[in-house]
Amino acid sequence: MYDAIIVGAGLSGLYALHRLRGLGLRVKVFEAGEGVGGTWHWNRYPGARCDVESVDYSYSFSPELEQEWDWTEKYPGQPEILAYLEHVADRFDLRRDILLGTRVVAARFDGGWHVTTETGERVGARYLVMATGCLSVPKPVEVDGLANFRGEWHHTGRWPHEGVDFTGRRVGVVGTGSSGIQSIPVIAEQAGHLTVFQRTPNFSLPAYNGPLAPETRRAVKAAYGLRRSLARQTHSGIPAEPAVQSALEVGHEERLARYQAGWERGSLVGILGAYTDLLIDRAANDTAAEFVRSKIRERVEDPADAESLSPRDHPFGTKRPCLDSGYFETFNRDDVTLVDVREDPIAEITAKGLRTAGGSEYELDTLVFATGFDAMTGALTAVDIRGAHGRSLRETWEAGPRTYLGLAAAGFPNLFTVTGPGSPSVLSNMVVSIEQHVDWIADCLAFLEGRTIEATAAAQEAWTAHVREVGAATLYPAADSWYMGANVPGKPRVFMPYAGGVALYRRLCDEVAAKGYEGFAITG
Ligand code: N01
Repeated sequence: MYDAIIVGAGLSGLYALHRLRGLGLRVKVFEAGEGVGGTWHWNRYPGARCDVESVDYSYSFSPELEQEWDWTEKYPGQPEILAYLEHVADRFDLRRDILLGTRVVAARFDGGWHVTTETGERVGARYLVMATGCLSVPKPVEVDGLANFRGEWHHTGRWPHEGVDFTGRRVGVVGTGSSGIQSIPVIAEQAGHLTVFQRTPNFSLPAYNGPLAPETRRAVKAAYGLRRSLARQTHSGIPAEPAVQSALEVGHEERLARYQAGWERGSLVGILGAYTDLLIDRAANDTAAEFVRSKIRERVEDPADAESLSPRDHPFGTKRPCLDSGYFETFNRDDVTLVDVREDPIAEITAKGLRTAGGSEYELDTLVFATGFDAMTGALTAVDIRGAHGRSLRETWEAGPRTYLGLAAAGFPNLFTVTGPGSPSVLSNMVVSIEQHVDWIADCLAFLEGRTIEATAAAQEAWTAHVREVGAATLYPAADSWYMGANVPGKPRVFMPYAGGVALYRRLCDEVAAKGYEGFAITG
């Protein structure tokens, strides 16, 4: 019997193990992958990279770690992030309590938690911490006929460790979200011919990635504490000065100059963070959206391709935008073809490739599905989690997730979700949100001293209503995004993250703790 079981050994699970162990608790981590790293273990597709700067997309809990580790690039590639997380696992001696290659399939509460693994092993613990990530369950391929395909196929979120050789091959990529936008330019470099099947064009800005100069690293390290605390005081968890003006308060030329400066920063918040109302006012948003579309027209030589690649169905930022390295320019290559599968939908995958409803056939050797994830709830409902009354989380969330602070759910005592739905999570720098959640959970466990805690139904309903209300005051619901569950057929259309920002959210969580865990029932 453990004090706590943690599911997942990614950024969340590794830090949770470190913190809970520091409380003197007996902790075990179960990880489905054959290595630590979570997202960064699985997403090894070519070009995989973080679009939050390396110096910010890293743990702040250890000043020694901060000083020792040298990031080599502005935006870290997947191998470097994985190496960092492996270093963390070794440096803090975490591996001895992590069981790799062990998928948790069920968890039942009867006074304590009983966790069942895929191999039928049952393990008990007082507390259960789901550190399963927001984007860890790939969507199954939704096109008929995949079994007939004679070529090779891969999902970006389950990339083979040995890599994929595209040399001289006819490659098809389905999907133009972040994973597609990052992998397409790299695959194009290798492939004989690349065909991109695009359903919805996405906003993307140049990353202007490059090596981190030693003097930049030194300057960051000299003032790391300040940088971290600034990040925590922002909306997004990315250190930046807050916007103070509406986009509509200033003249056209001034706005363009501001957007241009944001563009040149190569940052997710460069443009989106320029004005206060870009995510709440459609007219304000249109000014930024049109600026980005004008850049797409500059970057893509063929006007028809440029128009196909220009997003018009959703406001800028309401689907996760991307930072790219040469994405739009890739369509200027002779050996790359763009196919609009909104106009002519994919009908089926055949033995030789892909056929559209309009009857066009594309012969392919390799198919890449960059088609995304069952986001935010998928990894939680994939486990048969049953609470105090035997009801499953899956059933409880049938009409959309309901949580208290994105950390806990009524009816599920002693269960914690790191960056769960109803918290800022995916709208923020994940590491900032992860550390805040894990710290909150660790402080809570220290306070509990083994007692049982459960979110009250009233607190959960009030929080869920607040999350929906804040979401409804933004432009996010205007997009068919994975934030809304809209990418998974049959998933309820609900805006899942908390859009109040990390600074406000942290304050609310701290107030709950300071009031003796207000909104929770504590027994025992
Ligand atoms: O997935 P997505 P992703 N037929 O869901 C298309 C994070 N991330 O893996 O928009 C045809 O965004 C789909 O089209 P549509 C980041 O938060 C971060 O790219 O549904 N097309 C879309 O174009 C990101 O947002 C990083 O019409 C289909 C694409 O596939 C999140 O992960 C890197 C289809 C899926 O895009 C998810 O990104 C990578 C179908 N049946 C990921 N189904 C960085 O840090 C889906 N599509 C940079």
